[in-house]
Amino acid sequence: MGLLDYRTAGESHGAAVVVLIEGMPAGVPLDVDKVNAELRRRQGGYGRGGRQRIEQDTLEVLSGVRQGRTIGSPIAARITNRDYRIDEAPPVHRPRPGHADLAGSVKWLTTDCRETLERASARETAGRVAAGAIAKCLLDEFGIDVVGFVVQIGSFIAHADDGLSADELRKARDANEVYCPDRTVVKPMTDTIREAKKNKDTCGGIVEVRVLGVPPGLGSCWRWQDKLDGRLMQAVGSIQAFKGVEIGLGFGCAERPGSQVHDEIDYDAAQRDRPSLGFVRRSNNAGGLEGGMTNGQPIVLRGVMKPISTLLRGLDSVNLNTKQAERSDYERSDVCAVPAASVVAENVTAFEIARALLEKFAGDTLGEVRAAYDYYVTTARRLGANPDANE
Ligand code: EPS
Repeated sequence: MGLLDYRTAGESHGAAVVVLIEGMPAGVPLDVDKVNAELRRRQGGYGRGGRQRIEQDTLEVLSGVRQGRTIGSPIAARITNRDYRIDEAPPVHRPRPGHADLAGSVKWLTTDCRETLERASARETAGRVAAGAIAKCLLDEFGIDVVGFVVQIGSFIAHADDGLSADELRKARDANEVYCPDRTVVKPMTDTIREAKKNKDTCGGIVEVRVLGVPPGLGSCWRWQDKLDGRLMQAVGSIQAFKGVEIGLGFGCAERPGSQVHDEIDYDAAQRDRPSLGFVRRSNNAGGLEGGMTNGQPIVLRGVMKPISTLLRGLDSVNLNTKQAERSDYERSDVCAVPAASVVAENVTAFEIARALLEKFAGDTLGEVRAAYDYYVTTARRLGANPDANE
């Protein structure tokens, strides 16, 4: 694994969510306004609950940056919680099915689920979004664009053309409150969330992330730990409430023969300057990854989020103190956080791409990373006609 890494800390109603990023090269311009715009987007989306009217997530950079640029030292940053009341928050004894409540209480030998739920809460994703948005400042330098959006809520499925640019996708996505680029399904998606709220219920959905402009050769097939598809799946699959991740055609591969799955290869010298290096594919069912490595096609991945486990109507549960049957506890919550989750998926993906980029093009400074990148891309474009290449 490479050196770029991050950690988060913080409880939902603690003092703050904090993030620590190590391994970012020196000289990367850090656009805090862009990071804050991502944090704001994560707080929004149709179906959010009352908490987001309290919080105003903004990034306070504590280290690693001087005069707007990284200096190569660890970057520490804080997002302060306005709803800071962890010591006063009441105990929770009736675990919510689907939440970390029961598993965590049994694990940490307590009957107060709050000990677990404070950290298990999706509030932590503010830290992950901050880390990913900082990583995007590096990706911007290499023309790598990551865009996430909603493709399904309830049974309503969006169609977003493969050929759309990142800007087109962003523009269409940002025009509505469900963060979906297909405006024909925005209303039914919104109605689904409204209906769930009316029924004191919740709803889930599917988010998609596309990475455009990514060079070939990131990741590796040498060791299972280095395979970029597996790493992306962990990054997205570890988002709170996610239950599945697929890349490209994903689970759809099961029902088709190989001749209708694999992306046949052509060569077009006119496209040599693109990330594909001219190796044009007739489809992108592989979602930009073959053998755990990027192949120059856009990366496409999707993740499914289950409905939020805190239901206003409750669910059948057991009081951990009395062992008597009771309805699960209700905590103020969201009805649907799929739009917010699309922001989280986008940013955790961005971080993994940045990590893989720095593994292949390592350097203490942005200039060194750029030199290694330029050497590789120039050499790869001449593959087959070049004494430096490993032919
Ligand atoms: C969450 C419960 C709610 C959500 C929270 C996730 O928090 P609260 O109990 O303070 O209303 O709002 O999500 C966030 C705080 C966030 O910023 O995304 C949970 O139990 O997972």
